[in-house]
Amino acid sequence: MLLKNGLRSRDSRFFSLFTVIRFDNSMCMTNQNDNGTCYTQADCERKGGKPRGSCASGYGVCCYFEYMCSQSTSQNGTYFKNPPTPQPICNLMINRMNDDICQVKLELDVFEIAGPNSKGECADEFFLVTGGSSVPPICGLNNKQHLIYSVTPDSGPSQLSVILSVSTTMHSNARLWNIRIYQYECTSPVLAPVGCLQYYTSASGVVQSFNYRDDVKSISKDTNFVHHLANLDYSACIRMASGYCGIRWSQYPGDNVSFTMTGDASAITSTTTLDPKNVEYGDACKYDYIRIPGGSEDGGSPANTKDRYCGRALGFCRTTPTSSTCSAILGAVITYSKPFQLGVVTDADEGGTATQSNAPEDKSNRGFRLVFNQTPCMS
Ligand SMILES: [Ca+2]
Ligand SMILES: [Ca+2]
Repeated sequence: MLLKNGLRSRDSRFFSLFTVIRFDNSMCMTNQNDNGTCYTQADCERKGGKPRGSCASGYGVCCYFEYMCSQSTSQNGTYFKNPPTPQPICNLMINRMNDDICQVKLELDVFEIAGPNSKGECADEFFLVTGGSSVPPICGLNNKQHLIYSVTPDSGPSQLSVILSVSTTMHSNARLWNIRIYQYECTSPVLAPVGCLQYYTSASGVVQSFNYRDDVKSISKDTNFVHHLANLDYSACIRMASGYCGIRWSQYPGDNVSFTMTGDASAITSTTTLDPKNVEYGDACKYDYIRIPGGSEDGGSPANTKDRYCGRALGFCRTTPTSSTCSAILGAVITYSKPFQLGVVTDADEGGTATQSNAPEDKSNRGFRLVFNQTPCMS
C-alpha cells in the first residue's frame, strides 16, 4: 500500500499511536455494492456520509453519500434518491468538489416518473438540470439512461430538480429515481467530448431514446401513446475503439417498433414485418429524425450518403449503376465519418392537421432503440 505522504506500509511497525495515516480519497465499492468515497470514519461521518465497509487496507471506510430533497452535495459518487413520499418539487444542489471540475455525469440507475403529454412535451412531471451546459427536460421511463453536462470553474453550483404532479395518474403510482452523480476533472481521460449529452465507450452497445418503453403492451390505456419526447436536439457520442474505423447502426433485434420516429406507427408491433416503404431519409426528414453523418449501406458510397433518418423503419438509399434514383432498402446504416455520434432531433409536437406550424400527424411513435457495432479497420 502506498500512502500519500510517501511512507509505505512495511514501515508501519515504526508508526506511533500518533502517526497520521493519509490515503487518497478515491472511489470505492461499499459492502452493498454501491459507489462510495474512501475517508476516515471520522471524516465520513463529519461529511454526512454512512460508513459501509472498509478501504485503503482498512485505514479508511467506504463512505456512502445519499441525498433526497432540499440538500446539497460536493461528494463524488453521491446518490440522489426519491423520497419515500412523492413531493411536488425535489432539488439537489451539486457543488463542485474542487475548482478543477469540468463535467458531471448522471447515471440514472432508476428513473420512473409520468411520461409526456400527447404532444411529446414533459409537461406534468419532469427532471430538470440547471447550472451547467444545456440538458433537455426529460420524463417517463429512463432506467439505465445517463446524462452528461459541462460546468465551468467560474460557474456556480448546478442543480437537479424533479418536478412531480400529484394529480397525474400513472400505471403505477411510484415515482422512483436513484441517480449516481460523478464529477470529472478537466484533465480526466474519460471526459466526454464537449456537446455530447450521452457518451458510450464500448465497441458495441445500445442507444435508445428517452422514455423508450419495453412494456407498451402492458399499458392498456396507452393505445394512442406518445413515447419519444418533443423539442430535442442532442448528440449521443460513441468513443472510437482502438482498431475500429466505422460504426454500424441497426434496429434492436426482435423489436420491430424499435425505429418509429414519424408517421402512423399504431399498426406496427414488435413482430410486424418491416416494410421498406416506411424507410425515410435525407430531405424527407424534417421534423423528428436521427442523424448519422455520412451514413449509407456500406459507409463508402458518397452518392448514396444520407445524414438524416426517420419514418417507421431504419434503412438506407441504394442506387444502381444505371440509375441515380434511391431505392429504400431495409437494414443497418454504416458510417466512417468521425467522431461517431448519433444526433437526435424532434420538433415541438406530434402533429395534428398539417399546417405551416404543425408537422404531419404522427401516431404511436416510440422513438428508437438502436444497436451500434463498431467495425474493424480491416473490413
Ligand atoms: Ca414523431
Ligand atoms: Ca414530432
